[in-house]
Amino acid sequence: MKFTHAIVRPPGRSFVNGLSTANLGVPDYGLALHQHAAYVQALKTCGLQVTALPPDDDYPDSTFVEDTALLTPACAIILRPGAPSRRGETESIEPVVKRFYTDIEHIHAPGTADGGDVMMAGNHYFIGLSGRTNRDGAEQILSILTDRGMSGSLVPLGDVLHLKSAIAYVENQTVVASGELSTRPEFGVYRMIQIDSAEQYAANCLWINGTVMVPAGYPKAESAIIAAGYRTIVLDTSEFRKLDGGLSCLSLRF
Ligand code: CIR
Repeated sequence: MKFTHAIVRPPGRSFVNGLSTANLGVPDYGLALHQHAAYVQALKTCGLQVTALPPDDDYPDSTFVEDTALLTPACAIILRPGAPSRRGETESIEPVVKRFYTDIEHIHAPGTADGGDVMMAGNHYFIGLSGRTNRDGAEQILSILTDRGMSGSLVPLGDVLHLKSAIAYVENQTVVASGELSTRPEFGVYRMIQIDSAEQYAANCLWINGTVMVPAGYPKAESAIIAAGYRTIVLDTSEFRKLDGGLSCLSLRF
């Protein structure tokens, strides 16, 4: 697997009003911009050509572009985010996706699906059933994938916002996982890098072309990932964490 491109969108001023359950206070907008710029630089360091969309103040959570689309090697799927306040984010994503894809599908009502609930592991896609992704949306994704020779399976979730809030596929038949996702039988076939529940946020790490981006402040998680043979880049995501967001949420990779 090699990624060549990423799509990002820096936060707009309304970012401070984004959805949150974290109870960590209001994000600092200036610091968020700074952290986002460092993130984009890291994507470039990993060899990606980065397309940056203009900030969109109409949608406070629109910097979390991952939730708007699923970009696979065969096709793109424009999703239907589960939070009503985020649904319109897809409108400005689709024209950008069209620059890179000809085969584009859409998730239709009553289905909902957030990209944070979809974990690509080679040709197989794990789809979390969460407060954001419902069974109808997940089954629409499954059918689009299987029509194109890919496979998928559904993962009912408990407490996490999204599937990838607590698990990441880092290639080499390996996952980084924490809490409820580290004991699920469906991931038993993979080598598992287990993250303490105290550092669960770091399970939302991001593999790009052999390097794993890890959030700053989770030393045990970083050591475990290094011990498993990966290069790491540590990035401060404190302001995005205040809105329940992490490293994967901030880009679409393909
Ligand atoms: C939300 O609640 O939708 C945003 N505040 C955070 C989205 C995080 N996205 C992701 O994990 N893919």
